Amino acid sequence: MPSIDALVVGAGFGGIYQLYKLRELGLSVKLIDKASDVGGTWYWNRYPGANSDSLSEVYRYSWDKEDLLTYPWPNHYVSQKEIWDYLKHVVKRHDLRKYMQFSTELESASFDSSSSLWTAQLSTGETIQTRYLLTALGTWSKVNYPVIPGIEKFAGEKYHTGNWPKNYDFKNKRVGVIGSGSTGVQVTIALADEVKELISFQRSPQYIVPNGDGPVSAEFRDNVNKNYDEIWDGVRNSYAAHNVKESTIPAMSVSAEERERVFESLWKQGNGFRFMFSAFSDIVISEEANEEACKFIRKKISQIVEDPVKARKLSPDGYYARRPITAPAYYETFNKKHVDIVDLRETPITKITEKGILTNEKLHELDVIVFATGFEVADGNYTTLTINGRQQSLKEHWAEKTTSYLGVAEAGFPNMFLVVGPLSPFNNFPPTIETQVDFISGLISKAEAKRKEEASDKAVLIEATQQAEDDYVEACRVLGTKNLFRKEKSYIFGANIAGRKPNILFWVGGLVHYRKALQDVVDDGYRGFTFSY
Ligand code: NA7
Repeated sequence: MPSIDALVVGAGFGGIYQLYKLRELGLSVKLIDKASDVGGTWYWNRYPGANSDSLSEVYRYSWDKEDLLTYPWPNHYVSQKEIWDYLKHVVKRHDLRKYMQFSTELESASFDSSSSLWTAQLSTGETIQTRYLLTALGTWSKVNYPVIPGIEKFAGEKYHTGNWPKNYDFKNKRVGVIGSGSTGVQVTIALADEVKELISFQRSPQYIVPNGDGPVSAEFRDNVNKNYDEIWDGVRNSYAAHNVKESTIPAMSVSAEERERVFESLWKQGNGFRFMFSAFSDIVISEEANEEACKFIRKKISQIVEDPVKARKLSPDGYYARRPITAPAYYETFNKKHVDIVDLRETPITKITEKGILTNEKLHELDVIVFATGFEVADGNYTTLTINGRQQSLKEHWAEKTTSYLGVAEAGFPNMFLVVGPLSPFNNFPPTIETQVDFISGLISKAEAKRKEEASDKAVLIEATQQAEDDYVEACRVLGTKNLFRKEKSYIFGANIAGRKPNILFWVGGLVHYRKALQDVVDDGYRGFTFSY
């Protein structure tokens, strides 16, 4: 007999909703998280300026309609604190905390074919036997520290944004920020006014669009509330799953003046996803269209940044084909005299010394180094665990490359479900999470119905076939060749990790097509899964 029906690992957006759905199915569930509270990524990423850059009205769950209509959000973007409070509120509202155990890590999990159960070993010394193992470990969760010689010698303070301390004080300090992705940009803007001197150590300049943040008026909120069903419908049936209208007009089909007008109006309105997907239909597909967007943003940089040397360093020359970055007044921040930029392509870091960061040009003396250097995305949290399936460990299963079936299952790992595992859609996450959790819960519901029918204590085993997994991985690979994202080195392909062989880590075919693929699987009797005792 198992100790429980289901073990959920992770108390972020994914784990919380998965727990809720499993309870709805009447299963006994325990949720564990290594943090001391709920939040997942929003528990750890509490660096100054941390916020979601999805619009507030769609950076939340849609499944609790009453809460959706009443829970407040003051601005068009929700901050880390607001998201954290929201998740705590949801947990309280649905009385889920009693199933949760914090400061508890999953150390290993092994499937036992004779009992058809998973045995999980926890950091507290507990051993749990469960029918279902659900890993909601987070996509941007395992922090990536760069490999820089001398890093340990630095005598000042050093922090990774993904593991930010509860208390810090940078007043009158010289701060270096390494990294200029979404996080580096947010933390740079927020710290600029707190510190004595700030230097951004930038390896790749990025195209950064204003976010157009501001207070949400009562009228705006009323309008959202009145149209919420339609808004969610639009989100689920869109490519990027943000509440922005996605264009169907190719960039080069209109005049240069019209392109300029469209880009200008979206720049004023703000939001990176809107800029990338609402302007024209082919910004991330056509090189020519992409270059038009690049030219527009480069022009903005040269107009905003007063010092031409800083402007040159901040100006990207590659494709606008990474996760879009959006923030209030990033380029303006570099007009502050105490904020500077070091272009690591011109002057690479040689090493970190006791006193600061040494480039091949000079030593930048610092009191604090902030590592905004991202994550081992998608599979990072899995590789530190021992997960043993029927015949091999997950590490062995992924020896050649990281795989999954539909982002939620692995062949040879029965009754283990990954909530936004590798090769999940690369979209606004709450709707992506809801899509997957509903699908996983459908699978489990079917298995549980079968178990009850047979009046059996043994688990019905749900397992992805190797063929289905191989076909899905191939579909993801092909999708990855169809747009310009492949031309830029980024975490989408795992290319941010030194020494890692690049391979697609997401489904880049849009949420609408992913949902359709899932629906086809369901309509086909859960094609690609076997159900057995
Ligand atoms: P990202 O987007 O992976 O950005 C990491 C940044 O750190 C990026 O600018 C990297 O430069 C830089 N980086 C990484 N390693 C190094 C080394 N060794 N030297 C210098 N610079 C380095 O992570 P974020 O945390 O900003 O965002 C991740 C997601 O979290 C984001 O997309 C949101 O969805 C939330 P590079 O560009 O690789 O040259």
